[in-house]
Amino acid sequence: MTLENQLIQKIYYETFMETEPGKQPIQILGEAFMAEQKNDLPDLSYIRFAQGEVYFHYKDYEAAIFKWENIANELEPWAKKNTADAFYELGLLSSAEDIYKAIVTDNITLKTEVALQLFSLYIERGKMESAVTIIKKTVTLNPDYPNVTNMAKAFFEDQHDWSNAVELAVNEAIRNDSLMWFDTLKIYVDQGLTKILSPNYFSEALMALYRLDQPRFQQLVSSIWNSYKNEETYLLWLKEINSLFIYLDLSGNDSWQELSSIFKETYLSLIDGKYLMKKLQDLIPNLLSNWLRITDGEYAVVASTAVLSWSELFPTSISPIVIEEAETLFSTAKNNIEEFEECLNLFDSIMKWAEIHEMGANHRTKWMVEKLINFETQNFLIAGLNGSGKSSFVHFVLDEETLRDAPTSSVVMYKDDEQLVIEEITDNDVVELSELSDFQERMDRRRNALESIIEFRRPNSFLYDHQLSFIDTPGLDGSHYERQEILKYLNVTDTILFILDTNGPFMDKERNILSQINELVPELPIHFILNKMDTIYNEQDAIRIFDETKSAINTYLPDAKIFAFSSQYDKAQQLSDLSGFIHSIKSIENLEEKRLAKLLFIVRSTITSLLQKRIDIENRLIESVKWNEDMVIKLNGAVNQLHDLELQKTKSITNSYRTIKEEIQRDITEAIPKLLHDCSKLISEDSNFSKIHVELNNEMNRRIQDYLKNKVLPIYFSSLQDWINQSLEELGKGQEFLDEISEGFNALYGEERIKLACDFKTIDDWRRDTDRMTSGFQLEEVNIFLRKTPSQLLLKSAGKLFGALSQNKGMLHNKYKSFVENEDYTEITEIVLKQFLQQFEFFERSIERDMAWIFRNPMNVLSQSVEDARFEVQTNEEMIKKMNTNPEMFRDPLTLFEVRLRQLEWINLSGKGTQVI
Ligand SMILES: Nc1nc2c(ncn2[C@@H]2O[C@H](COP(=O)(O)OP(=O)(O)O)[C@@H](O)[C@H]2O)c(=O)[nH]1
Ligand SMILES: [Mg+2]
Repeated sequence: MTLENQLIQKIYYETFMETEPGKQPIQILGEAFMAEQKNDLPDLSYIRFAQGEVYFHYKDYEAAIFKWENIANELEPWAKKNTADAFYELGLLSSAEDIYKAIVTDNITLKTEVALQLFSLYIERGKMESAVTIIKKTVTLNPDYPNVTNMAKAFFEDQHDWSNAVELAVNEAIRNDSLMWFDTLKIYVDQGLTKILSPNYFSEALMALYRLDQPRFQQLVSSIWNSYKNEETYLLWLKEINSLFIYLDLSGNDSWQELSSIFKETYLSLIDGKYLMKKLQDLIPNLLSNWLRITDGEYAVVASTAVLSWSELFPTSISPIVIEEAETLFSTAKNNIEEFEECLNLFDSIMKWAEIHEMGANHRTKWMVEKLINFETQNFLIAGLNGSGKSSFVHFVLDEETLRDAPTSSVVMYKDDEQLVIEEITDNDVVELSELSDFQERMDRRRNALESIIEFRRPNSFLYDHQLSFIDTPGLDGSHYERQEILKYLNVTDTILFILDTNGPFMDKERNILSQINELVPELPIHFILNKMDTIYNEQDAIRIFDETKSAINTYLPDAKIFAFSSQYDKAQQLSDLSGFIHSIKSIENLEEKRLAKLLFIVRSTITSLLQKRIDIENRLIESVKWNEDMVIKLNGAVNQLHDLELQKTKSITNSYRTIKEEIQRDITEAIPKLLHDCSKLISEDSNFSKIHVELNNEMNRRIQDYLKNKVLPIYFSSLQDWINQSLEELGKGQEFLDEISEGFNALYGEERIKLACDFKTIDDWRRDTDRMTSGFQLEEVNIFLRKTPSQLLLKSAGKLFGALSQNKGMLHNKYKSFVENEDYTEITEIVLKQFLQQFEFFERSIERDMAWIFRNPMNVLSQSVEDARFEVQTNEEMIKKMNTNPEMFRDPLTLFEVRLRQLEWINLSGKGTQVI
C-alpha cells in the first residue's frame, strides 16, 4: 500500500506495528514516543501523527486533534486535513470547513480528498451552490480520481441539475471516448433534458461518437433530432447536423436506415407549408444531399426524386454531382411508394390550404378526385356533335326514356345507386335536386350551365352490371369556351364513346375534335357508336356506310371499335349487343396507373388555377379601387348638383312667395289710406263732435277689418294656391332631374341601388298652413283716432269744447273733414300690415327649412353612397396592401406543393424505364 493510501485511510500508524505484531497500537506508539524523546534531536511528528490516527479510530477526536496540532514535518497538511475530519466527526462543521479551506498543498491527492470532504460537508450544511462549485472544480482537477465523476453524476441527478449532468456526460464521453457516458447522454436526450440546449452543443461529442461507434452515433443523432422536433431551435439543429454530416466520411457499408427515415420525415414536414421559402432555401439542399448520401434501398426513390424535384424548381441550389448521383440512384431504384395515396395526401393538403386562405371550396375538383378514387366504376364520356343522339343513346340504354331528349346544355353523370339522388356540383356548392322535376328544370336552364356538373344516381342494372358511369355532354361543336369546359371532364374519363350520326358520320368537324382530344390525353381509348341506323332504310346502304365509316376511323385510330345503333330498334336485342360491345372496349388494365396520371394532372391544374385565382383576386381588387374612386368623384359631383338644385329651387320658390306677399303688401298700403280718407264722408254737421272721434275710430277699424278679410284674404288665398302648384311643378322637374341622375348611377352599379326620392309631404303642410292663414283674420283694434298726435289732440279737445255750441258746428265739421281727408295714415297702415303679415312672414322664414327637408333623403342617399364607395376603396386598398406585404405567405406554400407534385411526377416515372433528363 502506498503512503498516500495509508494517509487517506488514516492507517499510517500501521507502519509502526510491523516489528511487534500483536501488541496494542497505543502501547507501541507510546513506547516509540518515549524512546524518541530520549534522542538528542527527537522527531516526534511521525509518532504523533500515528497516535492521532489511532485516537481517531477510537473516536477520541479531541485527543486526535491534540496530537495533530503539533505536526511540524511534511505530514502537516495531512494532519490539518485529519484535524478537520475530527471536527467534522464532532459535528463542528463550521470549524471543520475553516480548517479544510486553510490547507495549502500541491499534493493533488490531498487536494482531491479535501475537496471531496468539503463537498460532503457542503451538502450536509445545505450549501448547494458551494457543493456544485467544489465538485465541478474537483472533476476538472482530478476526474480520474476514484468515484469523483460518479459522485458528481449522482449529485447532479439528485439535484435535477440537468445542465451540469449533461455537461458532465458530454465532457466525460469525449475525454474518455467512453461509450458508457455516451449512453448516459442518450438517456438524458431521450428524457427531453437537453432540448433547451443550443443545437451546436453536441457537435464535438457526435464527431467523437461517429469515430467510435456508428450504430450508437445513429441512435444518438436520432434521439437528439427527435428531441428538437417541436422546439424553436429545430431549424438550427437541422442546419447544424447537416453541416456536420458533410464532414463525415459515409463511404462505409453502414446501414443508415433509421436516419434515412428521419430525413424523409423531416423533409416532408419541412415542405408541408409551415415554413417560408426563405428559411428552407439554404437548409433543404444540404438536407437532401446528405439524405441521398446515406439512403438505402427503401428510401432510394423518395430521396432521389426529392433531390431531382427540388433542383428542378430551384436550379443551382444542389450541386451537379449530387444531382448526378440522384439520377443514377433513381434509374436503378425500385419504386415502392404508395403514390396514389401520396398524391391524394398532397391534394388534401392543397384543398385544406385553399380553404384556410379563402380560395374557394373547389367542389368540382374534389368531385373529380372522388371519381378517380373509385376504381370500381369506369367513367365513359359520351361525346359528339350536337344532335348526333348522345342523350337519346344514354336514355335508351339506361331505360330513362322519361327524360326528355331536349338539347343538352349541362354535363350529367349517370351512375347506378341504391336510390334516386341528384346533385348539382358547382365550384362553391353541392346542391341536392330533390325531385325529378327539379332536374328537368335544371336541364332546361341554359345560363351558366357549364359551371356545374350534375350527378344523377338511380338504380340501373346496365350500369351496375358493367360497373360503368356515363357522362352525357353538350355537343362539342359549340363555342370555344363550351368545348374547353366539357373537355375538362376528360380528367375523369376512362373511355370515350363518340356518337356519330349515320347521316354524316366522321366529318372534318368531328376529326378536329378528336385530334384535339388526342393531343390532350394521348392514351385515352376512343370508341364509336354509329347512331340513327334506322334512318338508313336500305340494308345494303347501311352496311356500306358502316364499313366506310369504320375504315375511315381506323386510319386515324387503328384501335377504335364501332357499334351500329338506333334508339328505334328493339331494345332487348340492342342492349344485349351493346353489352358485348362495352365488354370488348372496357379496359381494366393499369387502371390505377392511368387514374394516377389524371390525378397528377388535376393537382397540377389546381395549383396553377390557385395561383391564377390569386392574380385574379388582386386584379379585381385593383379594378374595384379604381372604379370606386371614380364613383366617389361622380357621386360628389352629384352631391354638388343636388346642393345647387336645392339652392336654386329654394331661391325661386321663396322669391315667388315673396313676390305675392309684396303685391299684397302694396295693395294694402295703397288701399288703407284711401279707405280711411273716405271715412271723411261720415262726418256731417249733425255729428256729435264730442264723440265723433270714437265713432270714427271704430268705423275705420271695422272697414280695415272688412277690407282685409273679404278682399285681401281671398286674393291671397288663390295666389298662394297658385304658388303651391307652381312650386310642386318646379320640384317635380327637380325630381325628374334626380331620377335621371339615379338612373345614370344605377346603370354604373348594374343594379337598382340608388333612389333619390324627394319628400313632398311638406307641400301638404304648406297647403294646410296657407289655408289656415287665409281663412280668417281678426284685426286687433288700432288706435287711429284716439292717438295723441298734436292735430288729433286738438280735434278731440275742440270737439269736447265746442261740440255743445251749435254755431261752431260748421267750423268743426269742416275742420274734421279736412283733417280726416288730409291725415297721413302711413304709420297706421304699417301697424296694420305688421299685424296682418306676421304669420305670412313667419311662414316665409320656414320655407328654406322645409326645402332642406324635401331634399333631405336624396342628400342622405348620395352621402351614404359616397361613404360606401370610400369604404370600399379603403378596404380593398388594405387587402391589396396585405396581399403585397407578405406575398410569400401565399406563394411559398404553392411553390412547395409544386415541389411535392414534381416529386410525385418523378416517382411516377421511376421503374418505367423512362430516360432521365
Ligand atoms: N331516327 C332517329 N332519331 C334519333 C335517334 N337518336 C336520336 N335521334 C333524334 O336526334 C335528335 C337529337 O337527339 P339528341 O339525343 O338530343 O342528341 P344529342 O344532342 O347528341 O344529345 C332528336 O330529335 C332525337 O329524337 C335514332 O336512333 N334514330
Ligand atoms: Mg344531348
